Amino acid sequence: MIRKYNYGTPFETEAIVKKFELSSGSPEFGTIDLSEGFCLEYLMDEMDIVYGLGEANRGINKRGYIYVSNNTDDAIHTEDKQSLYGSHNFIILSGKETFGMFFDYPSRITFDIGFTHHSKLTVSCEEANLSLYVITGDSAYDIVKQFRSMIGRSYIPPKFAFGFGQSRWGYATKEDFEKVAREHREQHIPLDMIYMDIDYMDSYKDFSVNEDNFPDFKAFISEMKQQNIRMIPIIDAGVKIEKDYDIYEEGVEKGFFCKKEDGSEFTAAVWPGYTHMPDFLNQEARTWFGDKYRFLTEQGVEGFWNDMNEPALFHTPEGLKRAKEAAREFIQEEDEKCSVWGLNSVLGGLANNPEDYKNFYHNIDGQRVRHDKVHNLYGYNMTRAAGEAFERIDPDKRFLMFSRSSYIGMHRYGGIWTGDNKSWWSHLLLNIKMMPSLNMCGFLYSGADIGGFSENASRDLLLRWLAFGVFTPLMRNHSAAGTREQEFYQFEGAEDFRHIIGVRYRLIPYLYSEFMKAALQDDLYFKPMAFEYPEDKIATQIEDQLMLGNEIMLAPVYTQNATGRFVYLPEEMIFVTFKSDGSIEEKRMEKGSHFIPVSLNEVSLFIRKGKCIPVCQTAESVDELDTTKLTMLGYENSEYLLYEDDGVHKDYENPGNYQEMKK
Ligand code: MIG
Repeated sequence: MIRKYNYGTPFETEAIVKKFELSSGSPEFGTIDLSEGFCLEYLMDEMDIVYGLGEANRGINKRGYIYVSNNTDDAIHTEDKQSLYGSHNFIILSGKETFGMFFDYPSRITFDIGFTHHSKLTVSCEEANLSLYVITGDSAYDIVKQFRSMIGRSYIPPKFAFGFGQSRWGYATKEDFEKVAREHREQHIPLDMIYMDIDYMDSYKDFSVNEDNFPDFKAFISEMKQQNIRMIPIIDAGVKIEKDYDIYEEGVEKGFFCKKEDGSEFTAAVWPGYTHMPDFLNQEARTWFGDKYRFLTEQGVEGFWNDMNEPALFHTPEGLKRAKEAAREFIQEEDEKCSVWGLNSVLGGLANNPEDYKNFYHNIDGQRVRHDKVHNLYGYNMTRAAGEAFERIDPDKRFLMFSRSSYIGMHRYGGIWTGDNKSWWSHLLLNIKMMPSLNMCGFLYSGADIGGFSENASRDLLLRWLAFGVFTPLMRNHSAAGTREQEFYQFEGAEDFRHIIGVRYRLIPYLYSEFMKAALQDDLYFKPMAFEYPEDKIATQIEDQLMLGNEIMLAPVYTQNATGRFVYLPEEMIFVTFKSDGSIEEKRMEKGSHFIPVSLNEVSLFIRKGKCIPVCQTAESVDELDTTKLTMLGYENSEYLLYEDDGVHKDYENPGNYQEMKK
């Protein structure tokens, strides 16, 4: 049962696709105080678990901390952080009373989940203009599925996007990319995508290509495709201010950039230097910007990643002016009176300054809306611009699309990657814990930068992370310029990488099938254990094991120097190990706790009692997979419903896509 309540005049975010009648009165859970903005308080029971919030810090159970929805380009995801790149305002209380709440509010909103007071949930925002949806149901899982049916079908990528992708900030020339392709193909490491970071562009201008580095870009894209490798360029939000740059000139002429109060374009520095921000919340501007992707699709590009779309701002001319004044004062001050900390914080505060977000406006259906009031919708609508354009460009074709910033609703147009993590073991664990929450909020096609983006990855970290990445729909090794080079060929022992990535390809028939079923049925691909074993008091607390699809459980190793790990089985299961010699070992294990050995060069998973899964032979790209010869792993006399389609078009509802498999 879903009830909708409106407060004030909610902004239409289009997060929800279903229409609901408004309920009168107050929600049956918690109390609402409208005296200062909006504030909902709910008294939690001692053992209540709180799920949700999608891309957020810390655990699967969100209880015990404060989270703030405020899309932020902050590359340091330490435990103290309250905001990341996305805002996914959906929570589910599970315990004495079980219900879900979605706060459809496009600006900053705070979830104090038993932090200030252990038993108090407080959700508050400055302006009481929002829609609140309250969902009741049989279980947390049931509530999540109801929510998913309200927000519309999750984005479905082309099948090649289930392959492995290699990325690094710093690849610039045709030769750089060819080297990545060659190393993979020569050493027989599967590869489907190479990502192009900002250096492929001419002066960081969107929808441009550096012609010195790519004398014939179209030919380059097609040569790579002949090797079954797709090139996936990045698109940044800000448009460079440069005379004669067509996108800049058109945007100004048509009034499609965000404007300041005085009607002039808002300016901020990002990678290209000073830029203007396209007004993605304006339908016409969205159509205009979306059509620019044609520049690349017409040259054969089939996928993109959208970056810097919180939007990230390095500084504005106004901010810089203030900082320079502070610096001048600093220089003139006597040594004893100089505040180094003071100047530091002025300079450190230049980027993503809240004041700057109050300094520009959107033009939404003729109405002027100040950016900070709809801040969390910006990345969503950039990706929507692309998604709507792909529908026009080729309505029956699937394009790969994922974004850094997001809001619920964007999950219909693209996936996300979880931004600038670090080469830390704790960030591998964070990746594991975040996946089910992302799924609850509709983001199925997602993953983290495998190996970690900043800092230096050790070989064992990369291998363990890849072994978990085998199961994330988006499987991409990405790292920052200046860090230890992180391609597999920078490390010893290519065979270990070949084996682990190879297992991903062996599992694609199953992983793709489960992904598609989850997308088509508004279901989860990754689930917390609690969703499958709600009565099991141990399982409901476990956060480092995940259920994937309907058949398997994962227990990834995320500790350095470990030769395996402890795992809890809520029921009997079959422990499957993909050994480094290519063999597959299956071992039945009783319900209870076990130590499982998992070597650095192995991939393991558990098959649930009475179930089976298909595997195929490995291949070096998705296009080369032979999915006609499948072997079944798991329990004798069990059945599996396999979904398969051509992976290119959108013939999802065809009953012929399903096939009964037997072990
Ligand atoms: O300010 O394009 O999260 O994946 O490599 C950094 C360079 C901008 C941030 C993205 C990262 C990407 C990087 N970008």
